[in-house]
Amino acid sequence: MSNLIDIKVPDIGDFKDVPVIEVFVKVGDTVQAEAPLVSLESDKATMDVPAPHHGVVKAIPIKIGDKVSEGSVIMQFGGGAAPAVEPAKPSVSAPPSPVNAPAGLAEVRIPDIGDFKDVPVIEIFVKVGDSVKAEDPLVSLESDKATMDVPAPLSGVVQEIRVKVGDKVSEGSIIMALATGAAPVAAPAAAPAAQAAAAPVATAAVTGGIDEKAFALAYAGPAVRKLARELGVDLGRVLGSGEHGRIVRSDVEAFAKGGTSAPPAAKAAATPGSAGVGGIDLLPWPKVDFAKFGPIERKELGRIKKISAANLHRNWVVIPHVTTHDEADITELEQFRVQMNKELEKSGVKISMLPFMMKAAVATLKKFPEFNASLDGDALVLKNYWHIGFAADTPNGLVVPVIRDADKKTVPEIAKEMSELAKLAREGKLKPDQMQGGTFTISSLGGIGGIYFTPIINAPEVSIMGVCKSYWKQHSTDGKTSSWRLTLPLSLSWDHRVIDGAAAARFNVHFANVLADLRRVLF
Ligand code: CAO
Repeated sequence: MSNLIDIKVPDIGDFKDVPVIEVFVKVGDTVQAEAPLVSLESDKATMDVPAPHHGVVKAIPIKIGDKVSEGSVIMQFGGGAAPAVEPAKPSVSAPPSPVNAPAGLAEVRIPDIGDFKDVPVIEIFVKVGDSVKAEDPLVSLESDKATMDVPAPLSGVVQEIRVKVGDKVSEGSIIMALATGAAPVAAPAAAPAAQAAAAPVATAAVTGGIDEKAFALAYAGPAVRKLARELGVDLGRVLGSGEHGRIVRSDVEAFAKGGTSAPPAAKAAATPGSAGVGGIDLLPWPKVDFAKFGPIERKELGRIKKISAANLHRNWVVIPHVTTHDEADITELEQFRVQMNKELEKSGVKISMLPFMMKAAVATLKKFPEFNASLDGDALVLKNYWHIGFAADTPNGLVVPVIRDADKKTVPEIAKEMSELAKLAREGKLKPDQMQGGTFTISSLGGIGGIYFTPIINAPEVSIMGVCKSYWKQHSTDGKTSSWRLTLPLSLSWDHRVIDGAAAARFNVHFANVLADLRRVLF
């Protein structure tokens, strides 16, 4: 029987109880020495723990979110005794170095390297006049705990080296000056062109080369950066789905396959210091020590919150949203609803306004098919099915279960299915397929309150109907006489790439008319 070899977290300096943020391998994988196994992230740096030697992964006793320290077993390799090799030191990717670049000259400083101080420079990889690309190692530091390479934060030509081997450096020490970008800098005579060539464009998703500065500032660990280089992916354009927007391996792979890219706004938001509009940079997210101002409590976001946050953020920045408000007179419909609930009392089904809205949505979507569609590149995919999602508030966050084929179901059938799905949602038991395939979403805050809001479109859908609490409103058609009408506020958000304002206004009017008189669904 082959022995199992424990793979442990090596010496990672003063870091303790560091969360595992990514696991790069699975049981059964064969890994080579130095291949990254897991990524750890402290509040100071991201570290990949490499395989100390070749082996086959037999067990992974840790999972994402677990906290590990030096000596924690993260994996077990099979295949005989461990080769007698010195454990690999973790490769540390510190956050991008602070860069100060007046007129194309960037001072490169030692980034945040955790609790390490006065660390000797053991190697300098470049000389004055060398052309470097973002991420190229500039110098190597070695403490008694770990070896760290300090990468170039952006592409450029080395103008000056301000350290020598043996010098001790700490966070903020200036190690060299790089001539960067297009600004004219008096480079040494033999210096090659100031801007290093961008990495080769390897996939359809990558257009226009790599923005080296954005790449350098992207929030990703060393293994993910390496993979991005290999695939020619411009990290600055990739939306991170990891914690706090960190880019994980699967994001890079999806991008390489033509997946999600960060639009300029998202990129700017995700990359502190990246160029903004008209020369005004988006500021980095404020880092505040809240405890300085009063007692605090830290609560990690739950899984659903994290997923919905990432989705909502993407949808908000990618889709040019416009919201059109209107109102529906539901006086008669409410009377009908109350009447039907009395008649159905024994069946146990209770009907709220929402199932009626679903039927009204189907009727309106049939009349305005471009609202029941999705953008696919330059084409609009019009769907000949009507699966209506409804936003459900759960203790764990927002989810959107989907009523499939709402056009084929009666109002009581929809009400019954909705209450079953809402129950599953609250219990956290919804299956992925119960949240997929939606063509339009209704977000109802009617049971809570409010008048209008601006719902965020649930991509790849192109519109969403938000409704709030109905209220009695005095209404006049001639300016002389009036009556009190039960009024439902409507807020339709629509994707302006697909829909224009006139169509949205017509959609709302039709939706409201159907609710005012449900007989219109027959037309
Ligand atoms: N106006 C007035 N009253 C309304 C109403 C409206 N538009 N909509 C619902 N109500 C009433 C219902 O009739 C019910 O009244 P009774 O208790 O007297 O019967 C009460 O409000 C509660 O309704 P409900 O919320 O349980 O039922 P629903 O079918 O309207 O909604 C569900 C179900 C799952 C959608 C809802 O519970 C929910 O989770 N809503 C929140 C959605 C949300 O968070 N949206 C925001 C997304 S954007 O961040």
